[in-house]
Amino acid sequence: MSKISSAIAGAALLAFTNPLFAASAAEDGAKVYIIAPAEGATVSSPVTVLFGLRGMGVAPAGVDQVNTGHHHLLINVDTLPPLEQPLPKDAQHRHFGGGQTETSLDLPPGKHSLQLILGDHQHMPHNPPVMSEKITITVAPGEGDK
Ligand SMILES: [Cu+2]
Repeated sequence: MSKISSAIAGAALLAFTNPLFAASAAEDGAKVYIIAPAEGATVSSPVTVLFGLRGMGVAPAGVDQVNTGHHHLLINVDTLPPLEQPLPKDAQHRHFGGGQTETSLDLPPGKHSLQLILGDHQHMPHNPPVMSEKITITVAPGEGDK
């Protein structure tokens, strides 16, 4: 097969295997992390969560710009959603499509896990996915819970 026809075959195969979504490339060494609260911290609700990102930039959802994405906060998610399609959007998978870099969460007392994952303009995790460590925090009972 000539070089040109094999390139065409490759492109056709790629289009065929990935008909709807193609993940945006992640920048080498890009890192997303939770600045606060700290792993293992005991906090009171509402909990302010600060999102950190190194090596890439934050852009609102819908803005297709290379090496950018928006934050998604996974709350008490034990099993990661499929990473080759847009991230689900629900109470446990929060999207910050406005380009926000922090949020305030109302959480009941007890242990909770938090994890960040960057998504591109189509809410797709990058390739490779840019994900934070999962942290566990304890929300202390508030005055109203005693
Ligand atoms: Cu999103």
